[in-house]
Amino acid sequence: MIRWFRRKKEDAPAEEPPVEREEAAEVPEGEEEPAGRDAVEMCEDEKGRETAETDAPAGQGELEEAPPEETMESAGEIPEESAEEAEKGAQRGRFFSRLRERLHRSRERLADRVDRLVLGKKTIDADVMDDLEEILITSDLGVQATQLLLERVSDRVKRKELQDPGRLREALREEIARILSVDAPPFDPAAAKPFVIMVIGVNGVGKTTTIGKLAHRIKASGLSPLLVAGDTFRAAAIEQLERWGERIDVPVIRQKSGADPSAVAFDALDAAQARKADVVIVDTAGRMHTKVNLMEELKKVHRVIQKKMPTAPHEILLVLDATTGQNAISQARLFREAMNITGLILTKLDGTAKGGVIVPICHELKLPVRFIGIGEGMDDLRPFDPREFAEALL
Ligand SMILES: Nc1nc2c(ncn2[C@@H]2O[C@H](COP(=O)(O)OP(=O)(O)O)[C@@H](O)[C@H]2O)c(=O)[nH]1
Ligand SMILES: [Mg+2]
Repeated sequence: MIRWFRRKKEDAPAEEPPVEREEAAEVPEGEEEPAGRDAVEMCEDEKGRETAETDAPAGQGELEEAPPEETMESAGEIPEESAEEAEKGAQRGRFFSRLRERLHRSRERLADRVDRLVLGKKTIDADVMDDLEEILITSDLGVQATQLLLERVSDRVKRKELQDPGRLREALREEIARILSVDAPPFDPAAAKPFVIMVIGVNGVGKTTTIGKLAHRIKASGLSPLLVAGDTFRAAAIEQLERWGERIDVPVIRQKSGADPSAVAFDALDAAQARKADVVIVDTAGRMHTKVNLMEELKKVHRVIQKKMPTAPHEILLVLDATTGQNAISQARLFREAMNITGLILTKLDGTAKGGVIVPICHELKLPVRFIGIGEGMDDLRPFDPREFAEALL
């Protein structure tokens, strides 16, 4: 339903009212809970497994409902000669306008407000900078990132590189892209065999869905992935991963619900060797019944993987749900304390105007964003491009 709505909208002219965002953001009430500290206290202990199933999203309905993705980008005729190039360009353009549209409300807040700010102004003076500060802080950019942006803009003004208020937005965009361009080794699943990826994050952020999408990408690149059902807390979570495995035709290593996740990971690495898998992607639990337990469990999985393969895990990806806004920052800090995170994945950018929250996260934690999730379909995961993102935001 939601996808159908969204697809329709993509084909429709841009001026259509932004109803879809509300629709897409329509996640069960409980889903945003894990983000807050309350959820930490609220959840039950290990014995409450069955009841816990109701507040965590299984996502199976969504999997069943989602129509085939192959048709998604195939509209429009492309001339023969440079078909491939043209298609690439067109896809990029379509994706860009979609991302832009999806971040529309941030844009309204940010871009339009910045435009209004500079309207009729002759210079970028202290008053403009004061108003700019307010605009940036009241968007999701946060205090620290705002200060940094203001400093950089002021520097440019002082150096006389930036004088025309009409170019203020462009300058901000460039500086945002700079913050988002965190220096890090590239994401390269061909760098080891098997290349082991641990995917972590609180319940409901989109870990399992992202794993399905990521495995699909990796498979399309010619490598053979293997999925590991390490969220053994709920039977539904294991089944959800299995459904993804079936859907994208990728094997899933699982044990019974309730099994020790580190034992599942251990077995999976054996299986990866036996099957000559190139990439192993480990799903993990995200229940925050006590944050200590979760972190200890993740560390244990990490230890076991490392014992089996000293260079692994090669990537530890933290998944953050963009719709949770500022909560994503506290989650990032929390996981960062416990785990040596190598990259971030920002999900649900199709359902929110809060994508700007990634700016303070990148600034504070200096972690690269590896991918962004823009929907529930298997093709809705994209490599992160700082410039493109900054442009979509502002
Ligand atoms: N709109 C949208 N929904 C998403 C995205 N990623 C995940 N979801 C949905 O978010 C819900 C929770 O996802 P799931 O993968 O089960 O989260 P997990 O608990 O972290 O494994 C499911 O309903 C997913 O379909 C995304 O990029 N966009
Ligand atoms: Mg899951």
